[in-house]
Amino acid sequence: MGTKRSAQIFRKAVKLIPGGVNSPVRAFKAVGGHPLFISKARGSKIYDADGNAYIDYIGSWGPMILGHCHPLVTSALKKAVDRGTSYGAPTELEVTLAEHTLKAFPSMEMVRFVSSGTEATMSAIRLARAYTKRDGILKFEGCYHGHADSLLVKAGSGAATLGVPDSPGVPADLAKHTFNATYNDLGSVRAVFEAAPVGIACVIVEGAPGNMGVVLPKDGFMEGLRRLCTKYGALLIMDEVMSGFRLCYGGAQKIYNIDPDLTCLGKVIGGGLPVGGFGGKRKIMEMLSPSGPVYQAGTLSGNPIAMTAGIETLKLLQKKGTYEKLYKTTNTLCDGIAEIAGRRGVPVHTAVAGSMFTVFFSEKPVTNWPDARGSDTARFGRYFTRMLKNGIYLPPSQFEAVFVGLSHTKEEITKTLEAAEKTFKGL
Ligand code: HOZ
Repeated sequence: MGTKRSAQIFRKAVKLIPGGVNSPVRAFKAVGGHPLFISKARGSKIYDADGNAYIDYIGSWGPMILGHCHPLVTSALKKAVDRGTSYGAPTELEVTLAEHTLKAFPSMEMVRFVSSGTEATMSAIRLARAYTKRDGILKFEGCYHGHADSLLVKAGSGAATLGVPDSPGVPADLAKHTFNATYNDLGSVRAVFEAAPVGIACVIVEGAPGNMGVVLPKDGFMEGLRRLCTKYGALLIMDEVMSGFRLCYGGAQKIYNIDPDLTCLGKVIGGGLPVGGFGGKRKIMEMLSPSGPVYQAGTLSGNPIAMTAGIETLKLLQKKGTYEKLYKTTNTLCDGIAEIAGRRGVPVHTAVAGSMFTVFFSEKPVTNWPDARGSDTARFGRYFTRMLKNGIYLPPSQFEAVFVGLSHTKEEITKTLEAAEKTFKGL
């Protein structure tokens, strides 16, 4: 499987674009080699510039839950393009997507659409600070909520993969308002609240962390967060950018029965186009401009093409049996890899959240960032490279989730497990 053309494009790209990529997670820095430059995708397949086909388990980092180029989404998009690509004025499409969103997430009474998950979390935090008149925010080490300044403190995803969890360029005066606790450890959350009882505006937590790899909340953890937020008068923000329409239609909050004050969405809600959203209780949301004083805006917010992709995707996801199919495919694949690893004597810990999962090269269970960080990343690198050579396109980091979609067929899962069989031999 030659990748000469990708290598050639990459050599040019690094001269023009920092690191040759427009988002760090796309680089192969943690696993070695150069990124593949993609020329097209369809269904569960992605094709690189050399014409190689891969079974895609990144799915654009989550949005492509239906697979690439779903015919109903594509045909709606083609029609939408013919009506104009951006107006900078409201459309009924925004109202329709808002209706779908609020129906799926009963905790949300109002929603504002933006163009990315980063914008959603950044704006939700501004709102929480304004509502509570407090500056402090509490997040979890290894969780990632986009790249707004306040959130790049002990951050996960690419920041963790590339060893820059605390990004230079974030003013110390701002970072001092960001407190970190240990995921799955309510004692560490309580300690932050007690040290700054009136200072914490909000706790922000991923619905199901996927940015240190997939880590599952222990029984009672999410409920405990809700209780502590209520006790200390802080808002609970559930960042469901990844988990929103992935864990189920209604997200992690439906599964764990949590009523957050604010929710952030992204990825699947845009069906492969740039959409983010944040929403929650009316009394909080009405503080947003122009109803209230908290400013937030965007030239392409609620873009008609992006709204169309979101609406069509959500409509398809509501079909009966959709999530059952996703869970079955995901579990077959993840359990299959774990079984092969076990047989080959490679210690792994796996975690599945709906239709995303991570195989940690770890001897012990992974319940938080210190556990995840202890994984054998060199072995992960070998696993990634061998799987890729066998036509399987996985996220190039131990600290990311594998995304399974509705277009992954039984045959493709079998093929992936055959690749794993070869990969784990002597790994
Ligand atoms: N949030 C995505 C998965 N960790 C990464 C998207 C990106 O940073 O490009």
